[in-house]
Formats: sequence, structure tokens, C-alpha cells
Amino acid sequence: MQFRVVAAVSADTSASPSSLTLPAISPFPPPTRTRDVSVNEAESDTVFVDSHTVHGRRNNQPPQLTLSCDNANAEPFGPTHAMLGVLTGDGKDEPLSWAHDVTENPSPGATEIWAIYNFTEDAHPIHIHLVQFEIVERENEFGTTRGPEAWERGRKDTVIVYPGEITRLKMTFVREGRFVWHCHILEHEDNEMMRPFVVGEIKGPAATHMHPEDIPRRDLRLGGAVSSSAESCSTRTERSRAGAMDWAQRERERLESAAAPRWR
Ligand SMILES: [Cu+2]
Repeated sequence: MQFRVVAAVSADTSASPSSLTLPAISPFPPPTRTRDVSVNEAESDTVFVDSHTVHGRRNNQPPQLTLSCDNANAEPFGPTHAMLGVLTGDGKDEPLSWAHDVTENPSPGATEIWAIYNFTEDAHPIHIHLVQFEIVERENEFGTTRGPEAWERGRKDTVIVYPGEITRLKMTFVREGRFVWHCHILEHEDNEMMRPFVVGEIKGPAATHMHPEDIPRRDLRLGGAVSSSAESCSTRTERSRAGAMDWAQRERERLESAAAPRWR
């Protein structure tokens, strides 16, 4: 393609963006409830390190971690996949898979605040289907809040949630039905970082009927990564791999079964 810049052949009647006035956004009604939801990381089943006191964000970790497997105090280390979930009563993260029961069930027309707690070490673009929300504020790990960025002050359907922060959104659920919310990083959304939510009556199954214990452990690429205590670690890796293969077979059978739920 080629374009050529030439002298104007007619008067320029376009408006400068700086002189434009955008239509006002009508505010949401006052929220009737707040939901605490979470963004989480599943830790490795096969990579362990010598125990350290505070697990999680990089700046909480000691400068040297030693790979360990047989140490009784060793802790799992190395995130395998990110998930969404809720908060426990005492404020801890509770990751839930796609298959778990619906936990977010707003009434049609309800206005709610969703407080998204990001327990991971990464920022995630979180997208909520079929709803337009307002970014109310973000709260960092020290309790300091700040408003949305200049480019985030209109209605949004995706928001970046930063690590160690609470991102609060306000929205009115005008459409009834079953929708999803998820991370928009492809590798994340395709790997269980997605949850259903239902506006109004939950029709059909509340969950996919897959037992939470059957959720696959996607820790297949780490075999041999642990140098010490190789036998114990490889045994653990093999168990993890076998469990995932079993799950994959059962999932294939479930999808092929005529009785499988068809609501997706
Ligand atoms: Cu993500």
C-alpha cells in the first residue's frame, strides 16, 4: 500500500480532539453488595525448596533458595498455573477451577462491587463478559488506594489487576444468564483461569459435575528440574503425570458421553 501527502484540495472541517466534549456517563446506582474474588497461583507438586518464612512475592523471598525434595520442611515452589477463585472467611485465597460450583450469582439489575485480590506475582488482564464496569480504585499491599488511570475512567470490560493489589470494580448486571469472567492472557484462560458466573436463576448444572479432586495437575514439564534427591522427586513427578493422564482420559469419556451437560 502506498499513500501520498499532497496539498489540501478542500477546506479541513475536522475538529481537534482537544475541543471535543464526550457525552456524560450516567453513574451506576449505589451498590447493594461487595463480592471478594481472587486471582491465584497453583504451586508445583514436584519442585520443592528449603523452607522460608514468607512465601509469595519476590520481595518477600530470601536471596537464595535451595532446591530440596526430601527435607520434611521443604515447601512447594514454582507456580504452575494461575486460577480464579474467592476469599476464605479469614481472607486467604481459595482458588476454584472452571468445574467448581458457581460462586458469583448476582440478581438481575443488581449493582455490585467486585473486589479482586491478586495473590500472584503477575498482572492479569481480567475480562468480565457482557457487563460494563467502572474501575473504582486499586489498593496496594500497604492499604493505600488510588483511583483509575486517566485512560480507565470510562466504562470498561477488561481491567489490569496488579500483583499484591485489590482492584475494585462497580457494575450493574443488566443481562440475565450464564457468563464467564477470565484472564485474557491466552495461556491463562485456556488453563483454568476462567470461572462461570450467573445473573439470576442458575439453570442447568451449578458445576460441570467434575469432582474437584479430578482437576488435573499440570506439572508435567518439571521432571528432572530438581537436582537433589532425584529419586524422590521423579517419583513424585511420575505420580503427577499419571494423575493428569488419568484425568485426560476421563475428560475425553465425559465429553463423548451423551449425558454430558450441554449448556456451554
Ligand atoms: Cu492471567
